[in-house]
Parts: sequence; structure tokens; C-alpha cells
Amino acid sequence: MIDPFVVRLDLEEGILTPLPERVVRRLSDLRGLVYDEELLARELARGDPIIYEVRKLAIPQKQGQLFVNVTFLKAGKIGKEYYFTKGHFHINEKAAEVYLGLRGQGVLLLRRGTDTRVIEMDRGTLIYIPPGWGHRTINVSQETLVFLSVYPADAGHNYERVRSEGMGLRVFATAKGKGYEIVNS
Ligand code: S6P
Ligand code: ZN
Repeated sequence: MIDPFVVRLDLEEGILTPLPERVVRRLSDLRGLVYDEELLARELARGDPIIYEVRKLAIPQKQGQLFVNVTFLKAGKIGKEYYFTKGHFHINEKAAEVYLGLRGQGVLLLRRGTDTRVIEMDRGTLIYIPPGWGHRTINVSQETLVFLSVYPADAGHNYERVRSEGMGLRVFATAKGKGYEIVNS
């Protein structure tokens, strides 16, 4: 059981008050997921910076509950590939999700079988991810990408499927270094 509760969400910065639990993902967590693994290994020899973090409200992992998270995905690239979240499918194939862009400019990649979608995300973009669609977020801007996620607490996350099958698409900086291009991969 859980009582009704209230927190503050700073709609400009995405900061929750009081600050909830923090999950951190580093460059090394992108091993096996990036386009250029050799380049990643060389960059890791120099250090293992934080790529993104997720702030998670404390909600019981029980059917009927909803998890509420805010993701902060840093700006940067590995070679020409913009920083991205690992990406996952929900283990519970009936579990949908809602994303709300708060800050920065990103791209949400969706995949279900051979069907892929590319959705631009910025402040005020509300995206409905139906059950069964794998999802990964990419930061294509020069500032941190911030977005809110709401999804069933019993969704579960399958990361291995994305690791083995990929997302079908990647997001690269264009040759001129500005903007982005979507490539099959
Ligand atoms: C959870 C939701 C987000 C991601 C977060 C990090 O279902 O999609 O909160 O967990 O953006 O991405 P990932 O792929 O590392 O879980
Ligand atoms: Zn999800």
C-alpha cells in the first residue's frame, strides 16, 4: 500500500523535489550497443563519464502502480554517434509508456519487429509508446535532454533484446557536425 503523495517538478529543469533515488549510466554501460566499439574502447581508456541519469519516484513495483521517472541524457557523441540511452523492450508486452519532453532536443527511436519509427522530442512533446514497441532516446542537441516517463510498475525491462537485435536505426551527426541523420544499422 502507498498513500497519496505530492512532489514538485521544475518544468524548466526537470528537477524533482525532494530529490528521489538516482540511477546512473556511464559510457561503459554502452558497450555492445554503440556503432564503433573500437572507438568506445579507446575513449574508455581515458575515463568513464556519466552519460545519463534517471531520477525515480519511490513507488512499489506492484501491478496497478505507475512508475514516474525523469531522465537526464547528456550532450555528446561517440565519434559521429550522438549519446543515447541503452534502450529496452518492456518484459510485460502489455505495458505502454508516456514520455513528455521537458528540455533539449532529442529523437525517440521505436521498433516493433521490422517496423521502426523516429519521433522528434523537445519541450512539450508528449509521446505515447504503445505496448510492444522497443524504445531508445538520443540527444541531438548541445544541452542535456530531459524528459519525464510514466509506465506500469510491472513493465520490467529487457535490455538484452536491444543488445542482440539492435534498434534498426542509429542517429549520427551530419558531416557538417550540425543536425542529425538517421541511418539503418
Ligand atoms: C522506463 C523508461 C525510461 C528509461 C530511461 C533510461 O521504461 O523508458 O525511464 O528507463 O530513459 O533508458 P534505459 O533504456 O537505460 O532504461
Ligand atoms: Zn520504457
